[in-house]
Amino acid sequence: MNQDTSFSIPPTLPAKLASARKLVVFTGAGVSAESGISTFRDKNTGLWARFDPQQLATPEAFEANPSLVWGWYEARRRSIMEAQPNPAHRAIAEFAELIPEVVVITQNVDDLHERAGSGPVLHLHGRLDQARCFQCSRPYQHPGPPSPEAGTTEIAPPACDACGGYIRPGVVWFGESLPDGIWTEAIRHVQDCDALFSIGTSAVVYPAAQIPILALGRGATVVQVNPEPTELDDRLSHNLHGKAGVVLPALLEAVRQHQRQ
Ligand code: BV8
Ligand code: ZN
Repeated sequence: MNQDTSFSIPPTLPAKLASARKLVVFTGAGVSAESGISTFRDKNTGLWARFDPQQLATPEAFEANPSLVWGWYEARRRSIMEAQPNPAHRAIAEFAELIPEVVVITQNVDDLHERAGSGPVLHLHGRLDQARCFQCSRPYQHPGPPSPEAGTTEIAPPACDACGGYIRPGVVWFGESLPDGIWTEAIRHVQDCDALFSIGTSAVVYPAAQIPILALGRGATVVQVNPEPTELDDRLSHNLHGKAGVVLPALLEAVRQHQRQ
């Protein structure tokens, strides 16, 4: 069945969003899926078809095989550089024209929200274009695009100029804490919002997955956008089952129409 036709915008929703003072947009890998970037749980191809991302996205995996993990991230960095923001990213950026304050809180490590014009964007799990030394945390500037072989083979990580340690991706791995201050700032925005979108996330990784529930607990209007049901469906009243690139432009237009009335 084509899931895009299964969603319908509840008639009461545009009015609630049109009068919102502050919107938080919480996103996961699904918002970048239509830009051609693999999600965590779809069947990836190539190097990591044999590995579960949750097995690779850990400090232990990096220490055990730095070239395998660095090669996986270089392949992902290249797919991000080749990708373009999709209609979902653009519609999310345009909500800032309709609602006084819009804050994006993303679990994604790509920069597609920024390239679509959103700001501020809080990256709960870091950014792939920001690398640092695994030993001394000295920031590392990628000298250029990944090598063409990224994605087909293991690539040895560069060495830190200061201590000779391995350079690692600037992302938060499983078992690692979120960047200082980012979680506190994210919670402050969630406590302050009157509407929250949860878009393209399976809502299984913590503490990030708490965010829609915290918003719900405060009485905010919470809208989930996902072609598939998730752990959140039973708790939310607005589940729009469709692709983000289709649902978000439709939602934006419905709110715009309402504001014109
Ligand atoms: C922490 C960055 C504590 C890296 C990511 C046992 C042992 C150890 C830890 C734990 C444990 N049990 C629980 C934990 C905590 C752990 C956790 O939650 N584990 C899970 C697996 C149970 N969490 C952590 O470790 C976190 N840190 O807890 O620290 C601590 C405290 C003090 C001191 C020390 C430590 C850190 C977690 C961060 C991990 N890093 N990413 C990288 O990118 O490689 S997580 C990664 O997966 C994402 O960032 C995201 O957060 C998460 C889930 O992915 P999603 O974004 O939701 O994507 P997914 O593929 O799952 O789903 C996509 C969805 O999109 C689907 O629903 C699909 O239907 C939908 N979709 C598809 N197409 C579309 C679409 N939607 C819309 N439109 C479309 N077109
Ligand atoms: Zn170093």
